[in-house]
Amino acid sequence: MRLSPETLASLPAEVARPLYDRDAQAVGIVHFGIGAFHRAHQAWYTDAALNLDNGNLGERDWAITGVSLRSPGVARQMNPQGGLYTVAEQSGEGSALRIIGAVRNVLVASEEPDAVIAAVAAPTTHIISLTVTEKGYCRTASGDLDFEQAHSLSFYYFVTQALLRRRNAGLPGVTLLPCDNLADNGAKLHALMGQYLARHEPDLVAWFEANCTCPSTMIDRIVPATTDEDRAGIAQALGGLQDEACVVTEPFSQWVIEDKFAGPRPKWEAVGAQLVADVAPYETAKLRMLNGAHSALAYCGLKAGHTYVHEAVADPALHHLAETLMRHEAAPTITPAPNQNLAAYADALIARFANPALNHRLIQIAMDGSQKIPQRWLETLAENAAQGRNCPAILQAIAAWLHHLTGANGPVDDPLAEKLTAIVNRNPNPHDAATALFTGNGPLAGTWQPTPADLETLTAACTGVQTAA
Ligand code: CS2
Repeated sequence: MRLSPETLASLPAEVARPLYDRDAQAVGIVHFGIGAFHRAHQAWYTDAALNLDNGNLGERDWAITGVSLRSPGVARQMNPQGGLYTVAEQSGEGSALRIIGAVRNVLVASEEPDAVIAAVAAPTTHIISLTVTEKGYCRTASGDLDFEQAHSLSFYYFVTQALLRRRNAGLPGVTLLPCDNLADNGAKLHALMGQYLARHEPDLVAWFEANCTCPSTMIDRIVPATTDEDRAGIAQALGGLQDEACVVTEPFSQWVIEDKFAGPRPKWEAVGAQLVADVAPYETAKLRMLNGAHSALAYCGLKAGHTYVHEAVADPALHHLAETLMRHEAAPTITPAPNQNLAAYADALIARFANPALNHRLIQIAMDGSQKIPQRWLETLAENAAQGRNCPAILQAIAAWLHHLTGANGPVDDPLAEKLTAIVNRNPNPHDAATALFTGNGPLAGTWQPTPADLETLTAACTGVQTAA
C-alpha cells in the first residue's frame, strides 16, 4: 500500500499531517527542479504556512505544481501518492516525521511541455521558484547566458512562453524565485533571463522588467539523496505504507529572502523564514563557510578514504581543515549583518556536519565542482589575496579537487568533466594543471588568478608536504 490521500487517515498518530483542505487550494507556485531539496525546504515552509492556526486560518491557494525538466522519476514517485510525501528530520536525538501536502502534482516538461506553460501562465500562479542546481542556469565561465545550453528544454524557454501568454491575456507578472547556491542568485537570474528574452522575444523585455521581479534568497538545509534504506525505515514508521517520495533531512533549516515580490506571496515569515532588504551577508556566509567547507571535506575526505560528511569531520586533520577554512579564510571576507555571529555560525556548522543520523555522501557534494567552487572558494581566495593573506586550507582543497579530476574517486560528474579531466591528465604537475584550467583559454579562465605563491602552495599540498599557514 502506498501513502496517498486515501491512506492518510491510517497513519500512526505520531506522524504529523496536513491540517488544511488540500483539494480546496489553487496552485499559486510552479516550481522547476522538484528534487529532494525543494521537498525538504520550500515546500516544507509552504506547507507550514498552509497549516497555520491548525489549518483553520492558514495561508490559502499556495499549492505547488512541481516540474521536472527531463526525468520522469519524481513524477512517478509523487503523482500516484497525490503529491503527498514524508519529511523525516533526523539527528542523534531521534527522528520526527511529517507528511507534506503542499505539492499538488508533478509535470515532466519533456513529456507535456504545454501543461508546463499553462501552469506558469495560469491566473492563480504568482511565484515561479527554481532549484535547478548551479549548472541549470546555463552560464558560461564569464557568467553570461550560454545560448547553446539554454535551449527549448530549459526553464528559460517555458517561462518565456508563459510570460508571453500572461502579457497577451493582460495578466500580472510573476516573481521568479531562485533557490540555488549561487552568489546574488536573484540579480544573476534577472540578468540571464533578460539576455534570453533579448535574443528570443525582444518585445517582451520591457514587460518583464515592469511586471516581474527576481528576489535573491539564501537557502539552507542539508538534504542527502534518499536511499532504499531510508525508504524502508520510513515505511516502517508509517505503519507499513510505502512512500516513494520521502526525504530525510536535519532538524535545522534556514531561508532568507529578499523582500521584493511582484505580487502576493505566502506568509513564510510566520513559519520561520526571514524576509530582509539585503540577503548578501547571509548568502556570502552560507556559500563561503558552509558550502566552502562542505566541498573541501568532500574532495579531501574522499582522498583520505572517507564516504560520509560525518566521517570526514570526525577525522582530526580534516576537522582542522574545515575550521581553518571557515574561521580564518572565509569569515574575514564577510561583513556580517547586525546579530549575525560568524564564530557561532562556524560552531553550529561543525555540529551539523557531525550529525550521525545523516549519511550525507561526500561524492554527492563532489559533483559539479566547476559550477560550485567559484562562489565557494575562489571569491574567498581573491578577497584574501587583495588583503595580502594566504588561504592554505582552500589551496589544499583545490589540490584535492585536482586529484578528484584525475578520476581517482570514480568517473567525474561535472558538466565540464571531459575538458577538466583531459587537462589534469595532460598536466600531472599541479602548477601546470591549475595554470591550464584557470588562465589563458582554460575552461575556468577568469574565475581565479593564481599567484606564484598560490601555485607553490598547491604543488606542496598535492605532494603532501605541509606548508606554513
Ligand atoms: C552541498 C549542498 O551538495 C552540495 O554541494 O554543499 O547541497 C548543501 O548541503 C546545502 O547547500 C545545505 O544548505
